[in-house]
Amino acid sequence: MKKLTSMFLILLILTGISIYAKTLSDEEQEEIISRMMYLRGEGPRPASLDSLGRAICGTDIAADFHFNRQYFTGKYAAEAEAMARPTLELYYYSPGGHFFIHYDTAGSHAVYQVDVDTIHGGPDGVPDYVNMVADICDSIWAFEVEHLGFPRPVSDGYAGGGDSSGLVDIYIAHIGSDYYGWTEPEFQINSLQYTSFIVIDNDYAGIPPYNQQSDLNGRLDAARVTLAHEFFHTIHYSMDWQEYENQGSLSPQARYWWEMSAVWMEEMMYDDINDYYTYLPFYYDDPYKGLQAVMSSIDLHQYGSAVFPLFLSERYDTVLIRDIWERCRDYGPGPNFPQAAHDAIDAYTGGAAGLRDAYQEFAVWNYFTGTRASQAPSGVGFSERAYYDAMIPDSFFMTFNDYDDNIFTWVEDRGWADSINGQLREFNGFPITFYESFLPQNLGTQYIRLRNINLLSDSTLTFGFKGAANDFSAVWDYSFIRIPIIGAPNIKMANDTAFDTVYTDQISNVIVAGSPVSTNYQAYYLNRDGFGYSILINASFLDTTQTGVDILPPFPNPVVKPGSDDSVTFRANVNWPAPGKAGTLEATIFNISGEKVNFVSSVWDYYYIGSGPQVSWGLDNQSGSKIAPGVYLAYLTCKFEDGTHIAHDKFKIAIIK
Ligand SMILES: [Ca+2]
Ligand SMILES: [Ca+2]
Ligand SMILES: [Ca+2]
Ligand SMILES: [Ca+2]
Repeated sequence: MKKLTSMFLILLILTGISIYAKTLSDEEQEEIISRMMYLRGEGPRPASLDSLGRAICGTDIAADFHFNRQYFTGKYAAEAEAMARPTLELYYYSPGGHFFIHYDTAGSHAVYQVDVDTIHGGPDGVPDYVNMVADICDSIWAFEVEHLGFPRPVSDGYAGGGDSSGLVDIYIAHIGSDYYGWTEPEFQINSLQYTSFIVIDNDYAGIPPYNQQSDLNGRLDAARVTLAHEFFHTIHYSMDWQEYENQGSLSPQARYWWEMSAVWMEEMMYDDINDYYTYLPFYYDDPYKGLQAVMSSIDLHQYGSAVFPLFLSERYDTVLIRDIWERCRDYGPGPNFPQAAHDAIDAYTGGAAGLRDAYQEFAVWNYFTGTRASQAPSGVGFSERAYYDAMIPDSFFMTFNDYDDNIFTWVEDRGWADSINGQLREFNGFPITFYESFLPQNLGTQYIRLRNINLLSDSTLTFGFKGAANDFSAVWDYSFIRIPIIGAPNIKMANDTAFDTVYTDQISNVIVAGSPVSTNYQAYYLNRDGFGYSILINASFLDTTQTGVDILPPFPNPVVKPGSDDSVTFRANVNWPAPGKAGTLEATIFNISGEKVNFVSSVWDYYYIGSGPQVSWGLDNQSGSKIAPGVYLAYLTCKFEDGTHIAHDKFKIAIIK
């Protein structure tokens, strides 16, 4: 008996199990188990996963299951016990010799197109789906281990079977349709290393657009991005399995650096598949959220955050991602991402830049996506930005169209202290109020848009920015983007008062991207009582005597002997307060009998005074056929996107043979 007790204690120490075991409520156990059962394709989708915006990787759910295994009780413990590695009948060694592929040819786990067996010189008795998965695994090994230099996954010995030690097991199984696959931890080696195995889907029948592909190769594009992603997770488990943050009960283990770098790996390995585009709205929709934000284990923000490692590899070098992972490992178990990222950038640039500089440039790149992608100055922006539909919504900009005082008075006082860190709430002699709505988290951004600057009567505008943060050495920096683009955007390492001067005859709008950055991961929870920023505009009042737009007569009119390329152009001239405002110019053309002939329109972003939108009508009807000579009526409408002004006018247009 005595001997047994001491063995039990030794076992506890060896396995690292805390003897101060936490307890899980029945509801928590039910939730963790039902998520895992759904992931394994063995149960219905729990209601908590209904809000999942698109299919993702199930690694977080498997981790939640595995690391809570020891705390399950009663029937939950029995259910968990039954959830071992998937049981599949057949196996196949990848030609490269590192992978052991498990699959079925019958039953619910049968692979897609199980009878297709043609490649590699003819039938080999193995479905081509399996041959191709094995080939994909081999090329991923060659890329991630041999080319990029990441360490090979830690050996799991003979776990999973096979004729040699340390084969990486890939299970091709029917899994929950909201998941591409997952990487599941199995045995702890030490405080940094954990063995793991990979499960991927057997047919991707639930994931568009791949499920619309009936040819194997198109279908397997889903397996390509899954394997590039999940194999990288086996490397993460082998380098630093505790590289996660505890962010509270909703997301006990926030693995944001795992997910953003694994999505990045998909793009590095398979540039043409671009599965990551559909994650981007989950980043760009919430620019104030920091890179560390994981609101729940199904929060897709961490996948969209792949744009950060993508920025690092495009702006500096791909090698930075490996360096950050190696530093996360070398700095020890637990979360080190912000410090590791800073040190990697600092080392790569020889001290010329750090996380603050890089993050500010990143905030500028993020502005130039979606319909803003084409405005990016040379050398700025993601290489594929023209294909990113996602962009920061206008609703997240603090937009200012007019400046009726030379200081911005922000929202009402929301309980800020009178002084922050000894700094009075005063800025160049003006009282200030710190702004709080959508206040960015550490490594997040607030975008401010100053419009109509060309209407200021002063020749210069002075812009000031003051940031304050008590905790964790967080520092506010900001970027200053002039539109139209004149030269590269300015990056300001600010924190305290910083000023910019703008020549108002050159610039219509300015975008300011303000971001707090700390290398301390705990800064994600910045103390909101000692954190904020304010800005100051120093320029004189606007001339507001003119109104809106003038619709001008169409040109040419009459149109004499029109050729096939001739057209009539409708125009408007922009007055105050239209510059800097978006709007639409529309023309509806009727014939003399009052029948609608055609409709043309043009959307504009901004114009200066004296310029304006225009749109051409090619003297055709709605089917594109040329219209007969005669008299036509054009009804024109010019309106602002924000609804503040609408102008109408109508013209007769004569087409003469
Ligand atoms: Ca075959
Ligand atoms: Ca194995
Ligand atoms: Ca790509
Ligand atoms: Ca670490």
